[in-house]
Parts: sequence; C-alpha cells; structure tokens
Amino acid sequence: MERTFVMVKPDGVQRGLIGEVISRLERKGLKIVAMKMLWIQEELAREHYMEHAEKPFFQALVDYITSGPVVAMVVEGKEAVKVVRTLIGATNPIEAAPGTVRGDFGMDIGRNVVHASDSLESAEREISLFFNADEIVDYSKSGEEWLYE
Ligand code: IDP
Ligand code: MG
Repeated sequence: MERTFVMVKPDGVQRGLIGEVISRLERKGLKIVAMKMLWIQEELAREHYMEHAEKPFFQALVDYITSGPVVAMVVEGKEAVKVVRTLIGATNPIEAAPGTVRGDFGMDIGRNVVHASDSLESAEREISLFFNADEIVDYSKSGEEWLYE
C-alpha cells in the first residue's frame, strides 16, 4: 500500500468542492487516513512548492495557496500516488480530461482546485510537512476484501 498527500486548494474550499473531492477519493476505493483544515502561511507554502522557486509563477502560486483555508489529507491505497494523479487530471484544467476533478471543475491553471503528490518521494516529503506521525491513523476499513484481490 502507498500513501499520498492530497489537498483541496483555497478555490476548491471557497467553491464548496471539499465534499466532491473527498467523495471521489472514497468511491474510487482510496482510504483517508488523515485529514485537516488549515490556513497555509507563507513559509510552509514556499517549502511545499520549493521545486518551483525559480519559476515565473512562483509568487503567484504562493499567494494563491495562502489565499484561504485548504483541506489537507493523506490517502492510502494500492499505487495511491498514481491513482490520485489520474483522478485529479492534468495540471492545466483546460487540458484535463472530463471525469477528472480538474477537467470537471477548473478553468485556469492558476486555479486548479486540488493538489496531489507526483511521486512517492514527494508524497513522503509533503505528508511530513503537513502532518505529524500521530495525526495519521492506521485502521482497516470494511470491504477491503472486495476492493483488492
Ligand atoms: P501539479 O499541481 O499538477 O503537480 P506542478 O507543475 O507541480 O503541477 O505545479 C504546481 C502548481 O503550480 C499547479 O497545480 C498550478 O496551481 C501552478 N502552476 C503550474 N504551472 C503554472 C503556470 O504556468 N502558471 C500559473 N500557475 C501554474
Ligand atoms: Mg506538482
């Protein structure tokens, strides 16, 4: 099983899409093992997006992600990193396939509703940035035998 980091961004929260995103993760079969609402401050925003520090859109990205509360989650499942990236769709909502979160709910690359880790290494880094180990819950969920062979 893998764990990945997922976040409903400020635009997703303001547009009332928290439940929509959670619902899509749940119905796919992913298990939510940690979740909280927080308002990201500048320092955490810069750390989270440090790979983009030299990009022209970096400050706009930091302003966007700190513009309101977000909902951060850790989700678990077989190949969870890849599964969630597929579910949220391409970075640019204009190119994201219908049926994906960004394809169904976004209009602009700078307002793309959700974040999800792009690799196992990013997932580990991002999970530890947002959650303490004791905030992540180990439990078995009913029906797992009908989800996995
Ligand atoms: P990802 O969120 O799909 O992993 P990244 O390339 O890691 O995409 O970019 C991080 C975030 O930065 C994107 O989700 C988007 O909000 C923003 N972003 C990426 N490219 C651009 C751009 O060209 N203009 C404005 N914002 C961008
Ligand atoms: Mg990324």
